[in-house]
Amino acid sequence: MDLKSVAVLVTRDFNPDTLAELQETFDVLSSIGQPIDALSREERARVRGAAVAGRFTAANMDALPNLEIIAHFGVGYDGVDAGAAAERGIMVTNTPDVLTEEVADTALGLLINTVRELSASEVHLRQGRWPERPYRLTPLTLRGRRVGILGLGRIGLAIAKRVEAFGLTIAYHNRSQRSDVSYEYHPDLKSLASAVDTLIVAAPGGESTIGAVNAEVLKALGPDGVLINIGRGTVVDETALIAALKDGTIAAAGLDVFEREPHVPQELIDLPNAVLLPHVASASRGTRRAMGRVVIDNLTAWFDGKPPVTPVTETAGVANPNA
Ligand code: NAP
Ligand code: 8YV
Repeated sequence: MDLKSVAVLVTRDFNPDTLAELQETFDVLSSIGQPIDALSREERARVRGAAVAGRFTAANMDALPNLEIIAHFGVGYDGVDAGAAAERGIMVTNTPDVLTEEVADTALGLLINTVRELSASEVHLRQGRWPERPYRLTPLTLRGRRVGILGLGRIGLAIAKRVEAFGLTIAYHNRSQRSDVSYEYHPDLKSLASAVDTLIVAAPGGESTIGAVNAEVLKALGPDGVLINIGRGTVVDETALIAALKDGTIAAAGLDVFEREPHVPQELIDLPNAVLLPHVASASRGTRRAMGRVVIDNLTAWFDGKPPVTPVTETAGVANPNA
């Protein structure tokens, strides 16, 4: 197939290199910074593929009557209504594996920063306060920590390997126990939180995890407790977390993801015992380029009549009309 004749809609400027290559390869239409409905009916009818990041709803799909494939930039596709796509015979793909190690690196960086107050101590130096007095001794340490991982999948496992190298113990909670690891399994999240003092969230967003880390789980984590979230903001009840950080129910939190990004509650920003990152876990040039490669490879395979490289589970059975 002449790919240059295939219209692909790009909904967000997720990565400049990827956008440039998409423009070279396909007939690219853009809805960046505007709703899809802002495109004319004729333009919308031409669209056969969509390269998206974040939200993509059933209504968005219905606005594009000839849409065949949604290529999501990111492994977590909780923003895409994959069930609605499957019902409409639309393929959904994501970008697993290529970002796993980068995200795990960031998780460990965030953990160490949170426990040893690296960001705050750098601010102390930059503000010229070191000559007056050294930065305070941190009340928390990584030494002797018992780490629990919520979501021991690709990223969770890469985090576990790093945590092991730091000489810390590991336990985890998934819906299903893994047969390929000997880490202690907890079929219940509260039981995991009770058994550890450091909870790292690497689970996906979506219905099954909304508010999973709630007030009860935070209480079980305890006063030395540290929560790290590089999964999705929706997995943690942010209101309960703010209360727990304020009243000492847990000691500290390191967050890369938030409930309503890019909005971060002022109460969190004001808390000295929270380290906050603007969703940067995969955000190196190389990893973002690799994610973009997967987006393009999925679209190219599809319109060449081949199976997509990384279909999501819900749409794995969707037939390719170009085959
Ligand atoms: P994955 O391999 O699919 O792992 C997900 C893990 O979560 C699995 O072990 C799964 O086990 C577990 N899980 C799923 N639903 C659960 C539930 N309701 N309760 C408990 N455990 C559950 O995915 P991945 O590649 O590791 O990515 C994980 C997530 O990381 C993504 O979905 C995304 O949200 C997030 N992420 C964030 C960034 C960032 O920039 N901060 C970057 C990349 C990824 P079971 O199926 O057995 O429950
Ligand atoms: C990206 C992510 O930052 O892969 C994911 O699930 O959350 C991140 O890698 C995001 O998808 C890009 O918008």
